[in-house]
Amino acid sequence: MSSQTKPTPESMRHHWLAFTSNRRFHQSPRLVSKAEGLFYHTPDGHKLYDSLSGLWCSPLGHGNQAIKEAITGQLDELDYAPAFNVSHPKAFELSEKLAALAPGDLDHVLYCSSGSEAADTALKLARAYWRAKGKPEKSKFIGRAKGYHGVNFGGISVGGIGPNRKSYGQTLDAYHLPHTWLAENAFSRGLPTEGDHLADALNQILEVQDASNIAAVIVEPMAGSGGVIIPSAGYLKRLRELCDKHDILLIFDEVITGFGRMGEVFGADYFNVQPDILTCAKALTNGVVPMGAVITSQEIYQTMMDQPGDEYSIEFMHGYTYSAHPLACAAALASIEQIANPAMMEQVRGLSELFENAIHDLRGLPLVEDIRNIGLAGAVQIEMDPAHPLKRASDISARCWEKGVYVRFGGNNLSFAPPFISQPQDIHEIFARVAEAITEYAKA
Ligand code: PXG
Repeated sequence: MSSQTKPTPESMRHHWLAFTSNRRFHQSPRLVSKAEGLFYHTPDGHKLYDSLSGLWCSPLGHGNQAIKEAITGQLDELDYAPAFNVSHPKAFELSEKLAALAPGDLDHVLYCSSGSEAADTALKLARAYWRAKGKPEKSKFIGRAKGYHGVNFGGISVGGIGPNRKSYGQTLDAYHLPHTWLAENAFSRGLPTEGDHLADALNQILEVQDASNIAAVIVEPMAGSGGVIIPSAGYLKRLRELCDKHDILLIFDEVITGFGRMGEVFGADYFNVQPDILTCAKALTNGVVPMGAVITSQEIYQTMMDQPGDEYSIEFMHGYTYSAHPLACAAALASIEQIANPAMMEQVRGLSELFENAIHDLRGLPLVEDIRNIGLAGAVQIEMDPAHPLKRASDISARCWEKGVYVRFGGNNLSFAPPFISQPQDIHEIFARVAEAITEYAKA
């Protein structure tokens, strides 16, 4: 199949699409064959706004010249380096940069190729840390309802989205905090006011499970995939205090919030709360080369390094063929250079105000039951049709596609995370078209 032609029904069967209704896809396949800046192009010449920066991963838009040059330059120099027992200069350069960027003493970086691998790496590290501290019984985890930490077994154990877990049998021992969506916060602009108390649910879990058995609490600073569910201002602080009190590690999954989405480099900076481990992926390379990273505290690193054993023993029995892949490191260095600087964060914060107004202008349209936003992330919650819970958001997204906007839907939410390089006019245009799609759909 060339980039100009549509797939045949036969060729479509061979590609089993990820997290997709393949049967629906076969009826109306959506292909993009080119991307430039804020836009995707289909093989038949349709141009679409990319309203989610790919899957939250391309804040610099598509075809970024500096990233292209970094990758092609790297290809000429070193295409692959063994990840075990050997490394390469860009891996150290990137680690130094990440250590400098990450809050507090999060100074040590382990690499992988995705957010899912980052979550499982972080969970394994938490268990290994407690074992190294002589407390192997601290092995259970606490996640949060509606949380998403990828699709591997660790990630779905702590994840809080039922459909992602239901087909896979036994998971790790994990318990879940309640989610932070509250009806009284509906249509909040930015941080909701209610909900600090929801962190106290940790105490109830500990009453039954006992802190002596718990390795870590893992949460996203704001739940992205769950539908941009934002905690109230004091929630994460309270969670941090409780974790400290009970000697439990706190892991922030910053796969979505990392690298500027909230107008600060990390969600931890935005909320001014320090985790013990931070995971990231996606925007780390602007989505151009797969990469994930786990950034850990001095205490965890040093504990692992100080384990008894001879000098040949491996401190953390974990890693991937593609850990710190040279092309990914090159892409990450070029991306971070452009994203993680005060001018870009200022730009995101400036656009966020306009984005907030534009998304909240959808209030009052039929079927819109909540709108949430923070930084350049937002969700429009669509009233569920009880008979077909997944239908409306999916149908509205299909209409948006016809109107030239790629809109991501998940459950009953439409999610938005436009590229940081958007102009005010682009944000207005995206939401004008989405408003039309919702209005027409509700009438039909
Ligand atoms: N943690 C978080 C917080 C994520 O959002 C992952 C882990 C897993 O990352 P990988 O790279 O293994 O996919 C994610 C991924 C959506 C959407 O529409 C979100 C994700 C992926 C695809 C779609 O919200 N998040």
